[in-house]
Amino acid sequence: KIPAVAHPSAELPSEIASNIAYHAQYSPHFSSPKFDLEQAFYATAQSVRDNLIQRWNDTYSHFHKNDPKQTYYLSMEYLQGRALSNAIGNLDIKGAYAAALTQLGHEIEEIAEQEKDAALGNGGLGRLASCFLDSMATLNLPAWGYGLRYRYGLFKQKISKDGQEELAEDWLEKFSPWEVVRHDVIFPVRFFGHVDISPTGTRKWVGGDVIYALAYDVPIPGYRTKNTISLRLWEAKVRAEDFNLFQFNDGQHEAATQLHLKAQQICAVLYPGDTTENGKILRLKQQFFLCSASLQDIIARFKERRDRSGEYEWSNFPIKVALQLNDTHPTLAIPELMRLLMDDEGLGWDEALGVTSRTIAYTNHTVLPEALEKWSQATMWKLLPRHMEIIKEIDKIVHMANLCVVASHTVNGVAQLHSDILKTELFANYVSLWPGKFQNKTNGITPRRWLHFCNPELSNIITKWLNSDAWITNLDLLSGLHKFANNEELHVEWASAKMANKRRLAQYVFNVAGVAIDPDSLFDIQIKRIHEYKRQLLNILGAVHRYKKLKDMNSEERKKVTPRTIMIGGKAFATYTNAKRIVKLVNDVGSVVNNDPEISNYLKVVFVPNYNVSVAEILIPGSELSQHISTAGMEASGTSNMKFALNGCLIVGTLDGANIEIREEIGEENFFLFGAEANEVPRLRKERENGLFKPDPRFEEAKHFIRSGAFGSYDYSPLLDSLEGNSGYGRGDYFLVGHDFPSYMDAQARVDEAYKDKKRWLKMSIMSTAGCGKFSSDRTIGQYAKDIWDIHPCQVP
Ligand code: DL6
Repeated sequence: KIPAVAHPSAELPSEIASNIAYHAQYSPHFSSPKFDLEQAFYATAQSVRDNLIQRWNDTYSHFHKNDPKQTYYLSMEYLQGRALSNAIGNLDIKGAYAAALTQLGHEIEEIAEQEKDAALGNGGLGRLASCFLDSMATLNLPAWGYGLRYRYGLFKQKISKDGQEELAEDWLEKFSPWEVVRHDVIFPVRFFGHVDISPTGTRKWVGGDVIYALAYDVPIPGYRTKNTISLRLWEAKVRAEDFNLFQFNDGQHEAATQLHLKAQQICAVLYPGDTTENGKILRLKQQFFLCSASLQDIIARFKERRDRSGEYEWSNFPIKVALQLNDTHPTLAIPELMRLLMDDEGLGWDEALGVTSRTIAYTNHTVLPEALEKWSQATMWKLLPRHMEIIKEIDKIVHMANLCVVASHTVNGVAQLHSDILKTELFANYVSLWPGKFQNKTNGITPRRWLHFCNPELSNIITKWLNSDAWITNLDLLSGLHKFANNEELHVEWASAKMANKRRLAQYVFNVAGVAIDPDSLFDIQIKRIHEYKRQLLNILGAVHRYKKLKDMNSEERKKVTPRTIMIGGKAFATYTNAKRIVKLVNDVGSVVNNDPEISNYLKVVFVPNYNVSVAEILIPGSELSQHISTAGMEASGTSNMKFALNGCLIVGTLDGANIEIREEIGEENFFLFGAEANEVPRLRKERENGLFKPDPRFEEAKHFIRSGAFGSYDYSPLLDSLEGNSGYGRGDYFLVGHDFPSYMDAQARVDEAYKDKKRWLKMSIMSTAGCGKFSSDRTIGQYAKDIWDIHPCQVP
């Protein structure tokens, strides 16, 4: 009965309902206009997009007219998650959309759950990029993101009796209601070929394959501002003339479509396996595709604006453009910018290098040697011959991080400890050359998605007690909660919000894992990529020991134990065997523990499958304890630690990454600390190698229990041997699980005690939230804008 009317910027529920009805009827994506949940989601999203388009166009025009210096964030990964709730939340029209959908017979929450996560990233680095975009838009900064439009994002994780299986994640199965293809924004990108040298000595890269990059734009709305910026994702295309009709009609179908296939492969998947030579070439192609297309686009915009203002000089490029490289993945932007400036624009070497290095800044996100990209010269010469000439001129080996340090004006780490390690270890040689180049920018998270939207219960309480919702864009105001940390009335409200979130989480766990968990038990969560340095193995060994101890108790003794539900979630890279063994072990331990009638009131161990952004939005609000237990010095920052602490969850953790700063901010009495410190790690490893390490009996017992077959017949010896170094697999416990085990168990015992004292726990929880002001990505991005990019807000009136 609701009229279908196109109301592009509807704000009244009745108009919104008409606009949704309009899309359901006239945006032809399905064969017949039904209004089931799925179709209603697409129609609602299209209606929200209508609402964004005017703001988006206005923002572009405003930037274009005012011509401020603009930042371009180059990242191979964006872990965007769902966009609907975020968009209506940022536009502050959730209430109106909820009312409109009620008129149409739907609940907004159910509609929002229809959306597939856009998972164009692996983990922290990609999610950080997405938080940064949110903050750039909210702070009205002239800034954009560039990335790739992967056909299949991060794989879907299925858990079977054999452990993790990977399935292609088809986020574009139907279509993405958010993206807008820009048919006029298309650039050629060359691969292979050779360098022609003219009689005058100028060089030109020619031949090889030319594949086109076509722009798909995704709107990124700021919170309570008109500013809506773009995430521009490139898709690989070929032109009609590259389709060999003659060959095709001659039956040579594969030969005729060869270039199509090559184009399709470029954006087929996020992070294709790169153990084979073909895999390496594809990964490099992806990186170059992003860099070349983005730079051509940025240069075209620079020229357009310069032509208009008449100040067309290349020395102005760094005054108008800031490029941020998100890790080394987009390093090829350096030689590509050099090539474009020299070979296409005619600049000399020195001038081109000057422009490039004043434009580019680089963020390092890891010190793990295996994650620091190094490419073979042979591969590089083949794929990018002109770039190799340039790289060789700048630096003698193709070590991407070194190239970034040499050719950028600023290098930053992502937490204080990490930035210090960069200066004293990884880049120590460069620090003496350019001491002023190195900075720290401690990561942050957007308080919109990671508290206000995902935890409305707590958000409302905070707003009530602070008497204002200004904290949503000024997170430092959370410190106003300190004075209420002992307030009993607040305690009641705080506890009831947590309980509501725990119940919702328990329901979710039951739905996806089939395990009934008790909301009165302590909810203890570790969610992150599965990696040996993140030490999920320490967690599960602790759980095994807890189980063993419970088994040895009589029923009276058990009654004194704090009941716990341990939840672990995360994906293991497909070829990372030990990480996959850890997933299997967690599942096997869960199957035994959860089905043991004597124990199941006191301990549950759940592997939460297919962890992603949307799952995190359910888990984090319902968490009471979270584990950030990496070997000190190995986790560059971590950002989920910030999300948990912001939601009033206590942390058991090591002095690593941003844990250190979180602990400083919330108070050491509110943090369960354990483990070796970063500066002790080299000595401890040496001692371990020299046979000087004496394992704690509890550690031995836990391993022994697994080896005994208590959790099934799967052979866990390669995994356990790696903690001992007594087999070919072993690395002598490189991650110091054995060393940290006793202090970890002691910290967990302190957790159990603290949880028994509800008042104390609630106070600690409030202190956690109150101390998280520093960890807003608005603060981080504000610092990048001021200290690295030199850009300023440009707000649409
Ligand atoms: O800076 C974002 C994020 C940090 O929070 C994590 O600590 C760090 O591991 C991650 N780094 C990467 C880079 N590759 N590796 N490994 O994902 O960045």
